[in-house]
Amino acid sequence: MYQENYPQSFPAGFLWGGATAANQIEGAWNLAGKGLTTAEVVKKAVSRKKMSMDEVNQATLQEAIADHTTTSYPKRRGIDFYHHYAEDIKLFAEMGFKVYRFSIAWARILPHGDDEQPNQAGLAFYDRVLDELEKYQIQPLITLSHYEMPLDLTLKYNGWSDRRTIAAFNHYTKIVFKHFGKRVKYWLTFNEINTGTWGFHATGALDQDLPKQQQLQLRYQSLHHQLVASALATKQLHELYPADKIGCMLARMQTYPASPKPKDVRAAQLADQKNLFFTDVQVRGEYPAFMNRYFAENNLIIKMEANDQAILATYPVDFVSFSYYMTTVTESDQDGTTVGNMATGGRNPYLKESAWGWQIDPIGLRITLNEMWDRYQKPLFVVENGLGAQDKLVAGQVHDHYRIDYLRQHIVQMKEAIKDGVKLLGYTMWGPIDLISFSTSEMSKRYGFIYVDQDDQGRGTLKRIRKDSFYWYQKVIATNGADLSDNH
Ligand code: BGP
Repeated sequence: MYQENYPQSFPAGFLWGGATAANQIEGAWNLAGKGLTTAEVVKKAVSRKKMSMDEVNQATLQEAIADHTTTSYPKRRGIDFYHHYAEDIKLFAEMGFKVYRFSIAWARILPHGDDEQPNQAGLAFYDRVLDELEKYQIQPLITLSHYEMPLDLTLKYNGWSDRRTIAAFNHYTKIVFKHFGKRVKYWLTFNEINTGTWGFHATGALDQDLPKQQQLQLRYQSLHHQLVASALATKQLHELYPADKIGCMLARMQTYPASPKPKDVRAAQLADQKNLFFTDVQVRGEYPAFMNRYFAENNLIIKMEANDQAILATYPVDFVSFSYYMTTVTESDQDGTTVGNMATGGRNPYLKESAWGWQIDPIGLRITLNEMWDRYQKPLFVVENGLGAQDKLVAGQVHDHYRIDYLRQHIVQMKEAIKDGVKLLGYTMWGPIDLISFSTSEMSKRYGFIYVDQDDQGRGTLKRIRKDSFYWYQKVIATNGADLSDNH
């Protein structure tokens, strides 16, 4: 019957799993030839509601370079995945992961960012990770750049603000594709590319001392270079492995108008357009007119070389991925803002928020999936979603039912979106194992199904402990999302 002719649930082969980033888990920051990265010069935030990742300036950078300890720089220690990867992947396998999203640290492969020859020990480490994944038939999904560019490129070129970084990146991606391409089917270029408008963590460019307008100029120019580099990586991959899939990755922050006032609706529309601009370029292959107008009205000049537009047009991505944590509210004359690393909008009185002030909105995920599918008609992949919380370890157990509740509600809405007709490849929740927070560098902001015994000062045994949510996710995967109940 026609009425029943729509998907009823998650498709067979749906890719369930989890996502991490090298700089938040690996540790071993100066082992086996690895170079220093931009993530490893960032200190822990002074308060829960304050982000530390973009506060780096010349003085703090020099201080960090002179400091050869991990004490003040939590991303230098991560959770020591470098030495625990086999144990951790075994636990992922026990949950039934079909996919594991992780990033390759560029500076582990090219310590200075642009070395001619790769660091063999770096390649060997990721080979070992892939060996473990293959053992359990877990599909890798690799992010090529997740907020961890080699620091030497900051010192040499001021990161992505300099066009020469494109060549360095594509030298790195070519090495990685050639070496790992046969074993990896899914790739992502830049993590949350749109957050480059916030600064250093994504652009690797020091701009703290510039006036606002020049800062924005430098950031959008850096992002143009990333967009070109992403398209060139797509070209490289498809030339080497035509069947492999490469996607873009956006921090998707749906925003709602604060009221039905047309001015508010229009303000929200513009905020969303500025968010979607990046995927527009990566999927449709050209700068949208609304951004050209925004650049012109704000005196922002994006310098392009003759070939850039052709490159963007010729090498669009195969799929669209995004992180989803929260939604915001936009008002035409707004001054209130939300906190958290997705801080760009006002508060929504209808939503609850996490202890870090992130507004929890499961239905927003269904809305987002529908809108992204309508806009791009490319397969989607939710590659981050999760709840950062302060877990309590009591008698060797963590009863994290708030996490189960959060994830369950989001998975319910994903299922609804699939029934709406959205083509969804998979779901890699963020931080299946506790790791160092991106925005605050805390250890105590935990996302995992697996507890890691380490505190904010780096003290602890690093022992891995299964939380209640571990068994819940295991059941979710085993039933392909049919049983989401929490019967603990
Ligand atoms: C995303 C980043 C991740 C991750 C996540 C949670 O923006 O891609 O790296 O950490 O947010 O953020 P946080 O760790 O700040 O809670």
